[in-house]
Amino acid sequence: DLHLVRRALLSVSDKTGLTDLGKALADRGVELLSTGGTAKALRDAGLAVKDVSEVTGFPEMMDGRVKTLHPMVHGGLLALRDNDAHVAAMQEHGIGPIDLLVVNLYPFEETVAKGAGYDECIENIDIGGPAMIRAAAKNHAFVNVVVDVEDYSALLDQLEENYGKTSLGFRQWLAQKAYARTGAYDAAVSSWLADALQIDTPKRRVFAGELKQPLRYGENSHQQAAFYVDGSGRPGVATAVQHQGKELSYNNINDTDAAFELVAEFDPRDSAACAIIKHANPCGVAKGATLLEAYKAAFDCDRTSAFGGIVALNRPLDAETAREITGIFTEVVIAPGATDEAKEIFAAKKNLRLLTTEALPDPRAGGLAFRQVAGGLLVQDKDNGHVEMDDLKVVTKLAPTPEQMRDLLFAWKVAKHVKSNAIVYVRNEATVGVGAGQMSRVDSALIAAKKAERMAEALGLPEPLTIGSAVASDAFFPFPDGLMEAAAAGATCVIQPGGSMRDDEVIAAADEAGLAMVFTGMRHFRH
Ligand code: 93A
Repeated sequence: DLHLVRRALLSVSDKTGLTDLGKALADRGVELLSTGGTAKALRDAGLAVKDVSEVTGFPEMMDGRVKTLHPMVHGGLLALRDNDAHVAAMQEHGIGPIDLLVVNLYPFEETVAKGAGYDECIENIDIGGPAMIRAAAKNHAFVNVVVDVEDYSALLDQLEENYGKTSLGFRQWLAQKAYARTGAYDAAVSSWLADALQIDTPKRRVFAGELKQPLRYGENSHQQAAFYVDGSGRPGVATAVQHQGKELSYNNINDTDAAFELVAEFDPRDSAACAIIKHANPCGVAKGATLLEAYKAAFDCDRTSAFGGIVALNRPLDAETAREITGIFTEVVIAPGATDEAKEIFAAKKNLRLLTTEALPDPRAGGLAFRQVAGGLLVQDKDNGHVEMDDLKVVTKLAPTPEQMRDLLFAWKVAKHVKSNAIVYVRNEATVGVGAGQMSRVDSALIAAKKAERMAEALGLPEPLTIGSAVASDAFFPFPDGLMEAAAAGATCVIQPGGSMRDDEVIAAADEAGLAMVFTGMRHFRH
């Protein structure tokens, strides 16, 4: 299954490493064919190249839209070299076999990511490139197809090892990667169109990503894992820059995303905010006049859990906050930027990873969320729902005061990012107790209150901070019991979706306990 490489077609947008590759191939006696810009680059490097237009007998036309779409090219890629009829057809039409295709596509994803307009994006949809890649990959019995600059050296090693030939195994390996590339490319085009035309039904979406980095392992060390980017270029952990520290793990990335998406709920123009995450749930979230204040308040919610946590900030990291964060062991800090001084402070902490982005993720953005089930995928819109003050309905005799209202809305935003059943106690726009992931809402209310009691002891406070707090529940209270636990913990106002069969009973219980309660009419399950 070794096959000699005699003739190569090179057509690349990203010309990195091109001339070195061209030289190495020419040195092996490989004939080079090429399209306009690629041919020029090779010629400028002093290499002999034949223009594809010479091979096809047609000029590149229509702004390059039609350059390689021709039987002289596709016949050369697709012909089975061991099939008499195919060989006869090649001879009859003067088609020369192409043994190696090197293509990288028009940079569609990058064009979208830089915010280009509709027409420019359309013009950057490569047609001829994917057509050739798919043809060459189909015919991997004879043809090599390289779609990634990173694979040039593997190709040259292979040719070196096999005296100018490649093995079937190598060509199969290339073909699999080639289809991954064209699949991801078309998925990116379709997703972009869906966004541009505001087609937001999950029924019309395709999904594919491009490998960003292989991960050492998955959630556990016996699971392999990798990190993909979706090509949208949206700000977030997938497009963040890592400044220091060891490689991120699967769990780090998952938790960092949870932290950053949560903190992005708080507009940095209004106030600073900080979220500390452990195992994808917040163990402290707070607003503050400064990042330092916000971090300290978030930390004080649950100092025990914050150890080894992930910290997300909604403003660029400054020096004083950086200094404070280094007070305990923290895995990752993510922020929309960092000052040089802050970076210097972190540089001394070798194990701490600092990630920065150009902007915060947009919590109102659309997009899809996936979950795998045995034999299938569940797809839904991302939960980008939100409520404003005007959406709230006061259902109790008592109405919340303005301060209570502020804390209720804060608690509600946090509850959206807590695994169900979520109960979140808040005072002064800082969480003081978070109950997450329990099978019973009553238990979530109890656990959050218990944690607040423990923190009060640790901080030497006279009473738990849940006393006089606002409480949020991500879904309705099916019975009054959960609500009563929150009241027992000292909550004085409640925010919840409402909509239970027993709303009347729950409202009556709230009135009796002297609570103010509002309904959002929207639920934020997160399972
Ligand atoms: O506009 S195209 O879709 N039409 C084609 O026939 C075609 N053939 C190759 N784009 C086409 N290509 C792409 O041109 C390649 O995929 C590559 O990205 C680019 C290389 O063009 P040049 O050699 O002129 O820089």
